[in-house]
Amino acid sequence: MRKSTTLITGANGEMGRGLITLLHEKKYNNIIAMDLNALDNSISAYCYEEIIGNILDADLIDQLHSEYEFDSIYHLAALLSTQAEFSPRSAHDVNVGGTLNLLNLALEQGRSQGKPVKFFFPSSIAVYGLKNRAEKQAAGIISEDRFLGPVTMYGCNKLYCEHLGTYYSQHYQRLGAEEHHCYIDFRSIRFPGIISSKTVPTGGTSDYIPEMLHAAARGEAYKCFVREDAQIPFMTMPDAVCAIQDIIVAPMKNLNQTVYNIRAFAPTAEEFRQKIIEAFPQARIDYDVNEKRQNMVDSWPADTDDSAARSDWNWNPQHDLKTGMKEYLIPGVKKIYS
Ligand code: AKB
Repeated sequence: MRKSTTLITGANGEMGRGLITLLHEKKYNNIIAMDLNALDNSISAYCYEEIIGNILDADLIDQLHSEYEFDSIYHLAALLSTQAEFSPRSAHDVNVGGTLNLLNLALEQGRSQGKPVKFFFPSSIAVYGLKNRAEKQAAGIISEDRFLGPVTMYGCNKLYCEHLGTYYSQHYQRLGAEEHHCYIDFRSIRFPGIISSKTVPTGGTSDYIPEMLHAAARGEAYKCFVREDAQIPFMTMPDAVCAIQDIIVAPMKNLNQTVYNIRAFAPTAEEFRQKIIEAFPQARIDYDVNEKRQNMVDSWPADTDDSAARSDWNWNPQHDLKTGMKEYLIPGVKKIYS
């Protein structure tokens, strides 16, 4: 009997490190961590195996299928929104082609085990598309079924992969002889901007908030690339990885949808800047707006409605802006830069 394991792609990324740390704290000892790069020392000891490789390598994916039995797959590997705008074709290859490879792996695993493999897919508020600032302001708090017209390659990728996951888990090969509807248990969260005190994101557009915080803690000047009134929803990384675990362990019977919004707070850039200055009075944070990146932020919602997640699987963030700063973000960045 092969050991039942948990596969995490993008394992060395911000979310991957946070999730591996959480699963280690919950005594998981079966993590197969896959990434293009070697794992950071902070998490390598928490993993059963480390796979350095590319999710586009079909031979490697086949080898994973033959060597391991996966009870769950957390597919976190992706190119984020800013990277994706510089390299749309590469973003499609990684974000869509890579996800297709992992869904096929999950399907083959479910077929050989005779039971569904849980598949977590991180989607994003980038799937929403507001035409301009006026529409964004009028739209207010957006639920999962509205304004689904992404205007970034990353948002297009994420929305299509949400549909791919539903197809693979509920409709795969509708004309085939075999019923495939029980091999993948697909579950997805549309994440807002995420702020970690331990790592600084790369390649995202919501990065202005974590970049501002970490620059202040390093004593470095920061030029914010969005306007003072730029507003999208955010959450802290601990809340993000706890949400992943909460949705994965939720009983299927409680889930009325496969894709959920979650968020914790939605400050403007200036509101967050003021919070940083309270903690770092010497912080030098100015605005140098990049209109193209600002337009991407203006196409994303000011805030999202997470009531479905709260009612279906008890989503409940531990950090609002005040407690997130006081209990996690400020102490965390002071510790790593002290
Ligand atoms: C990005 O900025 O690309 C991501 C996101 C909002 O999904 N952090």
